[in-house]
Amino acid sequence: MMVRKNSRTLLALSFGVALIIAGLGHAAAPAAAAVEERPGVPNDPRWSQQWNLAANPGVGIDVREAWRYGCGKGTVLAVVDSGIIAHPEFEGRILPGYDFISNSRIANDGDGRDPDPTDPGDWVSKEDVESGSFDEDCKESPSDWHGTHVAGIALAAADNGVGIAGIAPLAELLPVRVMGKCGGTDRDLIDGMRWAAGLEVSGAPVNENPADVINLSLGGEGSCSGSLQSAVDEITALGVMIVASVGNEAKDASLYSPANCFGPATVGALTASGTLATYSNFGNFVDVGAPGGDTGAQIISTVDRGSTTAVAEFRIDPTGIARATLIRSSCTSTFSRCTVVERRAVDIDASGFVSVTWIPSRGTWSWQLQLADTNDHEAATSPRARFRVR
Ligand SMILES: [Ca+2]
Ligand SMILES: [Ca+2]
Ligand SMILES: [Ca+2]
Repeated sequence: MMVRKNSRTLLALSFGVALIIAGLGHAAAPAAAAVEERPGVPNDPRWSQQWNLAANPGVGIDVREAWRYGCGKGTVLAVVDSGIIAHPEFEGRILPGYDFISNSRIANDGDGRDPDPTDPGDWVSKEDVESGSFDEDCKESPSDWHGTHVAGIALAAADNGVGIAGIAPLAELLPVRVMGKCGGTDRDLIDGMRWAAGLEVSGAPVNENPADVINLSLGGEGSCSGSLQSAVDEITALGVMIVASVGNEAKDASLYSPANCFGPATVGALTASGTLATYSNFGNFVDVGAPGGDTGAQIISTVDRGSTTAVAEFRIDPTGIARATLIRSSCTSTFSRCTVVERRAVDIDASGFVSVTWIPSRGTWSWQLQLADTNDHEAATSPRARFRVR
């Protein structure tokens, strides 16, 4: 089975997970004296767009009520997904993860399994499609930074004046990479899940920060294989909760794994008005519905705007200069298709500009700044960082 990202439902999935995390951090009911207290509105600039976290209207989860019980402190959430990029919303809360992608073409980081779960991007080029190395239904597409998006919904810092508020803003993130170009494999998924839970996986060091909750915003068509069910059994026997998306195919969830395994809590997607999202799978294998969004009312989260490379090198040093990666692409005249031919690390000066010296050769080329500027590294809808080429 090939596993794929369930972008929207997975997001919904994250909500369920994060609520659970919030509860885990401080399971007891709030003291009577605190009952009338309700955390204030967080100062994150995108808060007003987070309908999914509001008390009203539609299906907002009322996260401020959940925060009275806890914000996830002391809880480890494994996001078993496409990896992670550095982001101010996770600062100081990313645990050492692992990259379980065996196939270097899928991994897109130049090798097989390794200790670095950084998401290098998972764009699919025309050449990739034509190479025959991937699944037949694998289409040309830009990178989507799925793992980072899912992680942001669950545990982006709240009330820090940046971007969004996460649901469990004090939880720790364990990034486990199992999906790259065109998805991933059952084998890598199983090893990634087991490792996240603290179980032994041949070739990888023991995970010293076992997860309390494992988020699987992914799935594939087919029955739950014996090996996947065994892994789920082993993990849940440790008391680790697995939360899985039911899938985005608008079909019965029983047809998709891991939602049809015995053990995971499964989550379907609802629109902002509380109806089943048109893409969400459905049926008896759905345990709970959560905000997933739909056209017109999507769920915002932490992302990168780069199409074909990572923001992974991003940092702000003491002098306030950001380091970014610039990529040069060879493109068709209409820029409908571009292929990366060069990557270059660059510094961004205080004015926010990047200077690049480059002698053009034949063809149509474009330069693309892969890291956002330092003030605007937060949401998908922000304008692209400024840069000029000379
Ligand atoms: Ca690798
Ligand atoms: Ca890696
Ligand atoms: Ca924030």
